[in-house]
Amino acid sequence: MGITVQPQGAVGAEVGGVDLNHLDPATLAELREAHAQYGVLFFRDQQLTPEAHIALAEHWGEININRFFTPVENYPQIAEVRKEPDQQFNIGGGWHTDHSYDQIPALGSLLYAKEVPTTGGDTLFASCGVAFDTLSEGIKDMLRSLRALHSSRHVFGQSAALPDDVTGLFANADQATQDAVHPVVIRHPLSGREILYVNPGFTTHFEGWSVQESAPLLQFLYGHIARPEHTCRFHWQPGSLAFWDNRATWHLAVNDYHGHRRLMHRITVEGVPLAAAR
Ligand SMILES: O=C(O)CCC(=O)C(=O)O
Ligand SMILES: [Fe+2]
Repeated sequence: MGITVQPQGAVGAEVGGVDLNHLDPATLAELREAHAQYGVLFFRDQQLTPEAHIALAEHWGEININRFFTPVENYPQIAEVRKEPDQQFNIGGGWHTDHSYDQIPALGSLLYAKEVPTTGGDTLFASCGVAFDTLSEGIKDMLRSLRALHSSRHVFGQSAALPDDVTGLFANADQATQDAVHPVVIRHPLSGREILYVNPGFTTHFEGWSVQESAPLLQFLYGHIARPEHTCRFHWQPGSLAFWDNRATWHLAVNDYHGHRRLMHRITVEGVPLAAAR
């Protein structure tokens, strides 16, 4: 009895017939391949203790301990992604890819739903590989020659323009000093595909270009990646788990459930240095 893998359009696949508490080597190999191919895998009705969630993540690599999110009590490896009924702000409410400000960006995260609103609170994903493939050859070639700067300062740093009600959600603003330069078109370390690696959350400008000069081209690329045909939408239920690849996808947590609680557990896995497509 194998697993089922149901692609969700340009990005993502829903995986059925699997209990993430019990993965045999053959199933694990199938999941690895599907993750590299589809960019994000969705699972339903999983019963994961914190220990099981950690063990699952460790199949993909070392766990990255998040500097900015509040950890789950007694589990520093697990970050809490929480929005309370009286809060307006949510974490990840704009398109972004996590950790692009790190020299070696994290591979991805395994986000597990503990408590979700009955409607709303979905997460959108976009394929940065399909988005690159659908550009014309002229711009592809130009983009392959560029590198871009990414930073955590304007998001998690002391000068970040965050609303008042995020107090307690983020920590260690003084440690938000990461800047990194990455190729604009990376070669995906597992699939070998060319991927457009810029995002509105953390990319500040192209190397050797000013912020103003970079803005129009970045805006064009952001609009292109976010085209509906490059995205999918995941509706959460308690026990759902999404495991995304930061190198191949963007995500956005839709903030449309004010007055309701949403609580997720997130584990992030370390990645590898990113190489230029060429
Ligand atoms: O809550 C979500 O759906 C995603 C939030 C987010 O951006 C993240 O956990 O990295
Ligand atoms: Fe995120």
